[in-house]
Amino acid sequence: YLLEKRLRLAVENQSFHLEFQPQISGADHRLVGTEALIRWKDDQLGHVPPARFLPVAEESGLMNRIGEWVLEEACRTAASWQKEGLSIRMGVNISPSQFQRADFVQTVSAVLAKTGLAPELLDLEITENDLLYHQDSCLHILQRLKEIGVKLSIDDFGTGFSSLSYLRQFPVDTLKIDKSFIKEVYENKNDQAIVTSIIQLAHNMEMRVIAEGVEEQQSLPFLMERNCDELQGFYYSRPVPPEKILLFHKELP
Ligand code: G
Ligand code: G
Ligand code: MN
Ligand code: NA
Repeated sequence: YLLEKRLRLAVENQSFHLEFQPQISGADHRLVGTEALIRWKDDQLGHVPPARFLPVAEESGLMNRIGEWVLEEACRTAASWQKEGLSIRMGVNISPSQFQRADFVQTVSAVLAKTGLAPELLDLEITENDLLYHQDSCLHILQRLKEIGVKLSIDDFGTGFSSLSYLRQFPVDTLKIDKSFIKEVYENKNDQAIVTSIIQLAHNMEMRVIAEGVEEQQSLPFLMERNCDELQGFYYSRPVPPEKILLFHKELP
């Protein structure tokens, strides 16, 4: 329970920060977006990874406050980049408990208004399993989010118990191919078949597709030949502090 106690304190003091991982366009290798990822360094516990504290946050009812902080901080950061001439999308992970709240759409609107970020630069990432689990209530929320002009992505695509029928109804802009399919895509025939199919599926449905977890240069030819729209992964960059994103942008060939 020490973790929960420290987490409660961290929420009170807003002692989190964000890192950002670049997303690169496949066609011309430009920086087109980043994904915001929460980080927590506690005075007593040190760095606690999100995979450890987010489940605790979810169980102890702290997730919504953390999620709102992330959303606002990410939008404020993207708006500041926009002012410096770097208009790129900001991906924000949304947890199911956040998404299910009656006031979620209003919260998103309010944060956009407060930070001045253009709605089309905000990209909300929801995992495939979360969408499927709450399928009926999701459709309406997604439609309302589209009305305010934000982008919607399905995160970890391919790992859920997907029936694919939900894709027909959901107004989603982007599929993010789960990193488990990308890791060895340069050599694994099964991964190649799956990734090829996901890219085709996305394009046939007029969605964009992002390959997550690109670690190897050897994977690039495969993904580019199939017109994968965007690439994200350690090969390009680990998640980095915001000032590094501006430098990264200037240094890309
Ligand atoms: O950054 P890292 O690889 O350690 O993230 C581990 C997991 O935590 C990933 O599944 C990621 O989606 C999730 N995560 C990171 N930051 C956030 C956040 O701000 N909100 C939510 N809901 N999940 C996050
Ligand atoms: O679940 P989600 O897709 O939001 O998780 C994003 C997390 O994936 C980030 O926190 C990041 O640390 C991790 N990640 C990003 N790129 C790579 C990569 O190339 N390899 C691996 N193993 N993890 C990655
Ligand atoms: Mn994500
Ligand atoms: Na993912």
